[in-house]
Amino acid sequence: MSLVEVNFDGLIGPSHNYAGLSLGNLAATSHAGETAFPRDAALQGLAKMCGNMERGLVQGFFLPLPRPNMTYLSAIAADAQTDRALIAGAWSASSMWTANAATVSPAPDTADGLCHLTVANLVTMPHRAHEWPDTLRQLKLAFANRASFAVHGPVPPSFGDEGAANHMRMAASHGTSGVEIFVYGRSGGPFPARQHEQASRIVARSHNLDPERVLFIEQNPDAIAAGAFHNDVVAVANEQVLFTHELAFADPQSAYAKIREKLPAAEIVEVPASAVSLADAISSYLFNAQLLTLPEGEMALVIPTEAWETVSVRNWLETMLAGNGPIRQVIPVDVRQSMSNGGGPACLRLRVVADPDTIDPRFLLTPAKADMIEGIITKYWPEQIGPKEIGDPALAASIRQAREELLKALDLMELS
Ligand code: SUG
Repeated sequence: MSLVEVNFDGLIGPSHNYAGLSLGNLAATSHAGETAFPRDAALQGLAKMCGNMERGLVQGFFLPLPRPNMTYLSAIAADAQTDRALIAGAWSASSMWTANAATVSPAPDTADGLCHLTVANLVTMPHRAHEWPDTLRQLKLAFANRASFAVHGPVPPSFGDEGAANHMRMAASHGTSGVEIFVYGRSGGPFPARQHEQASRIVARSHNLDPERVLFIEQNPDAIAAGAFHNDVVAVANEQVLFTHELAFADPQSAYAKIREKLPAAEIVEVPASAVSLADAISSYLFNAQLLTLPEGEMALVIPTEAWETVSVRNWLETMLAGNGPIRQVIPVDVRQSMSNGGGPACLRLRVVADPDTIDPRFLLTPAKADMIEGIITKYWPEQIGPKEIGDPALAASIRQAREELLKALDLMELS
């Protein structure tokens, strides 16, 4: 069995829009009410996936969820007078950010040798809290192989769980036993902490992790207050490397010491606030990068173009590349449509270390499938959605049709 990291990106759905629903997510709230371009958004996301596939990495994808969510609209007894934000919540394409789909503990970390996945309840934001039942259906299909995977329902709703966005895994290599790092928050000034400590502890227990190989680390409340609504906005790990902003954790020195104690080979690449301010880190999404091990063994950082265009970040990256650190390449990608809602390259993917042969192949990308998906997006995804169109029945019908066409083409009609 060969274990590799498979990145499952969320195909950006035809209802992508800017409704400003996420308190504490400064990009999303500052773009509220703008016109969104779902077709461009989906093509940008697909191009990012294709780039990684062409680099020789195994690439997976998840389908957009059914939107508008009729089950949710009926549960909230929506009528003509209902608050626009609630209606927009039923239309949100937010499941594109699959880093929030689930927390994943690969087989080498678990006592029963299965790869465990717990769907995230996302309870803090109403527009995201209704994602999990449909996400769970999809996870159960993609990871139906019970000899390899255990897919869990959400932790109880009193405990906020945002999935892999607040979880990092460090290991000598993907396929060996690792240290799982759960990063929880306490509220940061006016903004909520979305990941609760107890939720992280529940996930770690139900994944059968060895308590000696698990860390629970607190997010810096100042980072939350500055707009780091998820830890993956200020830190990312890959194999033995942790790439982090100096102000990501409440007590960074103790966090680093605990990591080094559990993984002596750990390499911590810390970006000081004197080089890149927290504000620049958050607006540029430098850390919301995909830190990837390429087939040749080198590490590359897939960053949003916004990061490359931010002077302090660019200077820091150029100095890093000129040095001798573990990250040898920087690859900027254009995911601007997602970025305007606070979702960078790392938000758009869920990492699953597994043997690709154990995954339902319908969820794995191939060049031919990418061409087919591109054709469907170009033909059926709305070109644009303005704020006044949210709720429009004709638009709802075309969004549904777009998704159905994709499901049919991918032979996934059981998700209809
Ligand atoms: O939950 N934005 C998402 C962005 C999620 C980013 N994910 C990670 N950091 N892993 C969120 O805040 C905005 C939708 C709107 O306002 O219309 C939104 O849901």
